[in-house]
Amino acid sequence: MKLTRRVFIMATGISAGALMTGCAGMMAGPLHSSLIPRKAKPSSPAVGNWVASTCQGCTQWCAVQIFVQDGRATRVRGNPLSKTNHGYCCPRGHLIPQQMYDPDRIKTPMKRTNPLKGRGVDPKFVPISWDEALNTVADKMMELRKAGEPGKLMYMRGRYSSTSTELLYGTLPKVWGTGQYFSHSAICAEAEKMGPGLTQGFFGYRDYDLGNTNCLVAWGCDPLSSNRMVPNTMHHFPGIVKRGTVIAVDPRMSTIAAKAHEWLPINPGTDGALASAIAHVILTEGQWGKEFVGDFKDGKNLFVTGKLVDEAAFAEKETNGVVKWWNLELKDKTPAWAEKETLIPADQILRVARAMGKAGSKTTVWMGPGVAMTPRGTYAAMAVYALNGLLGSIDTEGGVWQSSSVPLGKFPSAEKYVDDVAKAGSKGKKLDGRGDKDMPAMMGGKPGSGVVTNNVANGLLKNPGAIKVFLSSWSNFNFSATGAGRWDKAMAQIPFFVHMVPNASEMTQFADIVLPSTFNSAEGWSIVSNMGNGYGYASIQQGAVKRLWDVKQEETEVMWLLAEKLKAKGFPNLFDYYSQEFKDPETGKLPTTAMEFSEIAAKISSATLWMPKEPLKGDAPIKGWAEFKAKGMFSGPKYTLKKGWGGKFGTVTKKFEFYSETLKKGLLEHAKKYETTTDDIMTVSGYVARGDLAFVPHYEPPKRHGSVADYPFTFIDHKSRLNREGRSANVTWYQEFKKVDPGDVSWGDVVKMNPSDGARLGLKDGDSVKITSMAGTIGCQLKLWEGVRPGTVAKCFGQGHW
Ligand SMILES: Nc1nc2c(c(=O)[nH]1)N[C@H]1C(S)=C(S)[C@@H](COP(=O)(O)OP(=O)(O)OC[C@H]3O[C@@H](n4cnc5c(=O)[nH]c(N)nc54)[C@H](O)[C@@H]3O)O[C@H]1N2
Ligand SMILES: Nc1nc2c(c(=O)[nH]1)N[C@H]1C(S)=C(S)[C@@H](COP(=O)(O)OP(=O)(O)OC[C@H]3O[C@@H](n4cnc5c(=O)[nH]c(N)nc54)[C@H](O)[C@@H]3O)O[C@H]1N2
Ligand code: SF4
Ligand SMILES: [Mo]
Repeated sequence: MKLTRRVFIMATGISAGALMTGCAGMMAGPLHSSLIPRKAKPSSPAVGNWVASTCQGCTQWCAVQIFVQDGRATRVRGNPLSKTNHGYCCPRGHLIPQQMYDPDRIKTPMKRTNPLKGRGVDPKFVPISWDEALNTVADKMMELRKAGEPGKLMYMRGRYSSTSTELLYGTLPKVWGTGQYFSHSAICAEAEKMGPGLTQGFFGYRDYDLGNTNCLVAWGCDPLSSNRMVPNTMHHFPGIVKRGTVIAVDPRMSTIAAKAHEWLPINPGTDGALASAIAHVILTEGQWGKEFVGDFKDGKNLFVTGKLVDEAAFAEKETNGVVKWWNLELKDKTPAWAEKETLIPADQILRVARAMGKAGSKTTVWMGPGVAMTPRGTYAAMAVYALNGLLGSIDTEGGVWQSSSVPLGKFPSAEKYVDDVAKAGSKGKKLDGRGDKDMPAMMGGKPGSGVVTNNVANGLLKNPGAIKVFLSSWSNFNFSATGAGRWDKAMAQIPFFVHMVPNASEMTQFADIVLPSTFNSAEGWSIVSNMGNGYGYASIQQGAVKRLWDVKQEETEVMWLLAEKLKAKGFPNLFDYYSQEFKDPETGKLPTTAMEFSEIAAKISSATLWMPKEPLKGDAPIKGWAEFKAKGMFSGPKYTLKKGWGGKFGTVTKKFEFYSETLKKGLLEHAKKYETTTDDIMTVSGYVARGDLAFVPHYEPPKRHGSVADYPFTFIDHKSRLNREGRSANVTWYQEFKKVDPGDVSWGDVVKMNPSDGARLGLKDGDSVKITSMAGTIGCQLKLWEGVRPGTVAKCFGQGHW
């Protein structure tokens, strides 16, 4: 529609008039008919198209549709084809247009003109062209190659876009020749994966059969607000409340706690104690899942408080070491014992354990970061997750599932473009210290295999000069990593830093070159995959809208353009790989521009779904790229139950391990490397367990920073229902609707404290307060609120940037 401003105002007036008349008409006849201009037509639906894409406001990566009018995104909804989000997106999905059209986005490349770097130091950025920016980056990189030190290039990613990230995270370090590339995963959810990983051999995100569960235990997460599968949880939640029990374990009254039958406001960091006590009750009361765990040979329950049990008396089925676990950890862990640690009344622990036992294999213990993301969180994650094993709710109807996926296309091999310099360069010792004596980092049960993101700052401080050129995208470690002050120091020492982001955050303040990125959900190409509600799926991200500013997608377009510059300066390998290997699966054409490369990469990733070699199970077949772009997604078949039963778990024993042979094998291997004992490894890496206790889920007391005398409160934080990870607080709707988080207020940044603590300190609602920890001080407003237990204060993550 072509409207002048004047006409537009008139049109608005007309529809308002029509609306008023409509209401009045309903109440008392056409009283205001004189207000209706004779020729007014009923307002027509907005003209535009629903374009399929994917939200990345959290790690669920929901398939969505964006309503696009004349190149501009105006509304968002779930993709109606989705079997995971049921055609809905959560409140954060609706923030997509505002976040994309944020007037504070970086609109053009910039370079730093102030050589001084530090917190609070103005970088004095000036705008430059893409050409100048990329030439500068390529020159700095070439200096490294010429000096024979390609390994002094580092790449770190925060969030990323699944398949296309391979073109940056996967191939740049490899073809270039550096071992210094790190993902943000360890400040995200890696600790959590240790729970299912070291018990079940499944180091991944779990799925939950919410449609059939009879007891949902949200433990250290709030799946109505955050964590994963929010739209799916909202979809099934009323049914669960009606037919079963909802239990929330969280020191803070989260959204799910507010609606739960039982809320356990646990003393922070003591989740392992609660889990052990629940396991104790389930065993002593004979409520464990017999079909999964097995039973005593003569049918008599020998799990009696305080008594050791003979291992030979029990015949196990799908599990390993239930009696060892009892003898080593559980036999004395009564609810009365746990009450002292957790501050949860013993009778509530008993009641909750019985409710879980009653629901049996239809219990879902949904374990989240509140349990795991703390020092020693591995054992708490194992202890809480092991309850699923004990109840036999692994891979069952109404229980906890492993993830599902659909097959995605692989990118062509880069092997032949990796020269000898690159091979040598990538061999350097990783700066994150993985595999050091005090850092077993046992992802997959293998020592030294997990990333230790937050230790990169320490590595940089310990090895000044190790990194000369640092590229990073979608990250803000000077804000999102704990002990962020270390990042301030480390970043100030980096000689040349390139940040590829749509908004200038704290970390950007250290940049020498800023490359403005696309906003991934609607401005670039990628194929993203995830699962939920029993379905694995892949979903497209496409440039649904007209870009308003001079931005480029870092993982595809920028990589192409940078590779081109490197070729011109004497390093052709990356560009030759991109330009000679990436054939369009439909036409066989090779890319000639950055945009073509970007789209072809998305086509290669997804061609397995729209031109599969053999018919796929799941959704109706999709015939070609055009149809895939229109539909936007493909879901595989529904999850198969009992997937790991019958000796098919990924552990050393192939069983669900209460006594983790998987962990033992890893720790022994690690100890052997340092010619020492596992006890020594436990000591140097800060755990309290010794001997065999190190191999079973158990309670490790929380590690405290600062003495109780100096720091009398325990501080916890949580995500907002509106947090798009660390990056939506600049959006007006975030601030306007902030009150959707229990205890929080709109247009405010509050710390929540129990009123009894407030009274003791003579503080009242709305007071300006300072929160001080070993890490530093921030200022905000006080909110007195009964939703947080005395002695603990809670604050939302994501507000309070510099
Ligand atoms: N709304 C929203 N959803 C998100 C994201 C987001 O930014 N916003 N991010 C996504 C990402 S990247 C991830 S990794 C996941 C993270 O998963 P989430 O579940 O969103 O994680 P958090 O909010 O960090 O922590 C979960 C809960 O732990 C509680 N908690 C704190 N300390 C303790 C404790 O000692 N014990 C117990 N039992 N609970 C405690 C907090 O009050 C909080 O409710 O969420 C994803 N989903
Ligand atoms: N205290 C506390 N700390 C936490 C958490 C917590 O709950 N509490 N949560 C942790 C978790 S689970 C995570 S995952 C991390 C997240 O932390 P990070 O991995 O550091 O990522 P974000 O802070 O979400 O985003 C960083 C930057 O990415 C840019 N960005 C936004 N959208 C796009 C895009 O489409 N493309 C590109 N290229 N860039 C974009 C923005 O400029 C933003 O500043 O934080 C962790 N840190
Ligand atoms: S924020 Fe997460 S749950 Fe919400 S719509 Fe986006 S991807 Fe889905
Ligand atoms: Mo995360």
